[in-house]
Amino acid sequence: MTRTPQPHPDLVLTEEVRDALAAGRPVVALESTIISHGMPYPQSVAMATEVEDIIRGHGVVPATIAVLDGRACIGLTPENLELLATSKDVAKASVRDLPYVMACGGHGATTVAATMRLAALAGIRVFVTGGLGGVHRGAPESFDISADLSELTLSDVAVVSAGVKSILDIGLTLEHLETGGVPVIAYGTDEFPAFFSRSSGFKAPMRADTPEEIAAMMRIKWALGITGGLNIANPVPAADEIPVEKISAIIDQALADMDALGVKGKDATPYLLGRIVEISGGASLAANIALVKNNAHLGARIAAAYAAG
Ligand code: PSU
Ligand code: MN
Repeated sequence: MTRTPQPHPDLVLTEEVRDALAAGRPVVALESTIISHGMPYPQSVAMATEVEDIIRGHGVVPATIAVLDGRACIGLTPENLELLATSKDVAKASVRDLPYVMACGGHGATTVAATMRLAALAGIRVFVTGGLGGVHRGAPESFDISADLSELTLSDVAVVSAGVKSILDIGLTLEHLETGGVPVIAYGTDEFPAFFSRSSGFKAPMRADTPEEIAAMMRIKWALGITGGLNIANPVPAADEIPVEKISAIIDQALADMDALGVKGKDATPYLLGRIVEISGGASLAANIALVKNNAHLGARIAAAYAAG
């Protein structure tokens, strides 16, 4: 069974990533919106570098993905990471933005959706991030549902995240994933985690306790021809979590500030993330960085288990 298709010819792969994929060695994709629009500088670039190091520490090749000068790049240099973290000319690029950013020859930091699509085109099956987009609170009025959810029904990539934070409607996000046929697997817990907190009040649809179980689900899903991804929800380490009561008040304040300013559309998520960092006095950033690193350990182990199968 061949699980590693040839990378799409329009992609630019680093030699390290190309060699690993050709040899069937494990590779983990990483997104870049989290670097450009998800965290402040310089913590953003430090996080991106540390996460790559964690993945390498497991003997797995990291492939951070972005559009640079109009080219879809799979695997980035330290200079590329610095540019994404500092340049004002980096667009937040979801799937629908890829043709535009690439045709203009611009820079695009890829969201979960765009990163999944490019990872799949490269033949990468595991992707690590912090938080997924989802169904926004108020979506029944605003229709604001992240393209990350539709992409999970289309691209064959397992996405490791820390659950969904309550800037989103967690219940509606889980319903949407169910409709899309996306397995949602909590790691080592029965509860679906809420990003900053281990607890959301929602039971997880599925549970796994080892990377091997997750790799088995990936193999079976795709062998059956059930297209699309899987979402692995890995709770923030207990030592790094922010209690629900504390983060709820902060999120409510950030949502109220967003409404007062009239921020919406693709600016909503970056605004909220930035505002939460401000209101929490940096506590949310520390938790965010810790959970991404924790996800990197798990994602690398899943990629290794999948490649070994
Ligand atoms: N949640 C986070 N950090 C992030 C994002 C979400 O905690 O950086 C980013 C991801 O790139 C995600 C995107 O794919 O925001 C979702 O944006 P939207 O809601 O506009 O689809
Ligand atoms: Mn949106």
